[in-house]
Amino acid sequence: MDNIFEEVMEEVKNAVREFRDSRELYEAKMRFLGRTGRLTALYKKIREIPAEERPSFGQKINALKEQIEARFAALEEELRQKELAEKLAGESVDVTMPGRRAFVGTLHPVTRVRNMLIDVFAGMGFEVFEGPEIETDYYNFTALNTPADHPARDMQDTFYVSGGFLLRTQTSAGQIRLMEHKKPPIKMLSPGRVFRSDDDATHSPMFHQMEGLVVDRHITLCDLQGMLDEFARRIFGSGSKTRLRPSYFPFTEPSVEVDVSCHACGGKGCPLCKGTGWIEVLGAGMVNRRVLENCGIDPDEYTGFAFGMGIERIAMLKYGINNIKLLTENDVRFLGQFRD
Ligand code: 2U9
Repeated sequence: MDNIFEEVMEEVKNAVREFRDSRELYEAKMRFLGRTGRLTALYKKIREIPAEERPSFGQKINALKEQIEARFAALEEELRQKELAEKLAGESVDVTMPGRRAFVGTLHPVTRVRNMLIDVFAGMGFEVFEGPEIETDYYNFTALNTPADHPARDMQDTFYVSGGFLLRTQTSAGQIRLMEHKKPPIKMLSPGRVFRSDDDATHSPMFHQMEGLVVDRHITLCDLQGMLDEFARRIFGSGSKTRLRPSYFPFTEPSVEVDVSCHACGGKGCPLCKGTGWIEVLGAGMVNRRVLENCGIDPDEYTGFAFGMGIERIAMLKYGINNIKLLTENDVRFLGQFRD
């Protein structure tokens, strides 16, 4: 009968000689230690042997059970270590491998200049207001002192849409809307897309404008020039100067065209400024009293100045871009050059 213990231990050794994974090891363990396993069968044999031999038989089964449990525990631990080593080997990272370069985009030059302009004017106390892109004839033209038969309408070829609406040709249309409700002091900046039937190397049917408007008591052309000097220094460099030339716009009187000293040659004369030392950058003037009246503002009590510029034009001058189409083609080889 004693042999049976050695036989079972021998069976255990044979059973665990080859197992591939923890599942097979578990199945082997259950064949000996499970509820219907070999050990349970041995315990049942106690009933068949004489009563005086039972205690020693029982002790031997217990000892065998402990031996088998220890054997399986050792194998389980061995397997756990092996599986962990395999897992770690599979997850290893070669820290000497070169990293993958992340593609980081850039802000579009028009967005960059727009942000710079907003920064400059917000620092002077301007609030940003963006009106609608589809406008009525009244806000885009009539309220801005450009009635139907006015020759200045020819200066801007307009895109008309159905229902008597049009695509705004200037962001000042939205400024009128705001002025109807807000009384002075007004200090507002209107960036946005505008549309004109115009297409060559420096004109595009859609472009971005930045218009500014200040209305209060005692506002003069000197206030305008002082503010434009600061704008020129911040955008084109600290040595920049401005000069005003007389011009005409229906919504301003007097009207001026504003030149900035050439940032490429410092004013000496070069191909960029066509030898003049000056570059035309924007238009401006004192708000026409009729425009103020149209918005219910008394022109004898209040005066104002306004200015308007094309953001693409500023970007082209600042970055030396010679064709406006580069700004809409969105070729990443072009756009990638505008990194901080
Ligand atoms: C109100 C009244 C008047 C805005 C102004 C200009 C002069 C101007 C052009 C520059 C280049 C348009 O983009 S462009 O083609 N703009 O010359 N704009 S004064 O005058 C206003 C604005 C709002 C209520």
